[in-house]
Amino acid sequence: MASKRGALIVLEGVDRAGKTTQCKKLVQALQQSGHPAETMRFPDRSTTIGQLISAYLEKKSDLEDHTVHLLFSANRWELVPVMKKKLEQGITLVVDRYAFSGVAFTSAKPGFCLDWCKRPDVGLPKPDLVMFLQLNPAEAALRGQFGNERYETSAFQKSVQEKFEQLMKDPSVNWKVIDASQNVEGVHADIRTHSLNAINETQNMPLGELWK
Ligand code: FDM
Repeated sequence: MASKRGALIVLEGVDRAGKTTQCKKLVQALQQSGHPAETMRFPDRSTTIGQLISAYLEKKSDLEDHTVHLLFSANRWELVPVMKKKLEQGITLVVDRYAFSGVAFTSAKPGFCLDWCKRPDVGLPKPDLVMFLQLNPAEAALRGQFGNERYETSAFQKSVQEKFEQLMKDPSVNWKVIDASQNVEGVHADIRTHSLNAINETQNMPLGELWK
């Protein structure tokens, strides 16, 4: 019998919901319970494409909106061979943002529809679980100011949240909404439970293709 594959687990959510902290805590908890696990994040700013994206986000360069959308997608596709290899080796990947951020952020700009935004990411490895860290704007504001990168304004984040809500209506994706207003340990406990379930349920199932 083929050996068990790792699960592809994605954390999404608006800014300051605690995604990065929770990704790290989840990987530690999985490793401690004997499940090989690694974090990944998108955009991956270390590649040539990632550096173009990073300069754009830091407002050091301007890129046309369709172009940057396609670069974000290309940045995921260039990592697909590595992702598939790790999953086949039984490593669970805990990913900080994925195609859902790609679609939510671009479609929040004027003149973009959800369908066009999804197209370049059709066929990417399909996450076994996508957890959306839900935090209302008032609670997010209590966690401090926005940073200086592109997209870090409350008006834009509100539109992004609405786009995520539309994406979460898609039953072909295994969405779980997590109450991110709890304390760090409470959020972690919810995330860990969902993740262990997903790992157990999907270890003998083939990896799917997103939005196909
Ligand atoms: N972002 C992220 C996009 O616009 N498209 C994408 O495909 C992805 C993955 O980039 F504002 C946006 C979301 C966020 C920024 O910031 C990345 P972090 O702090 O590195 O997550």
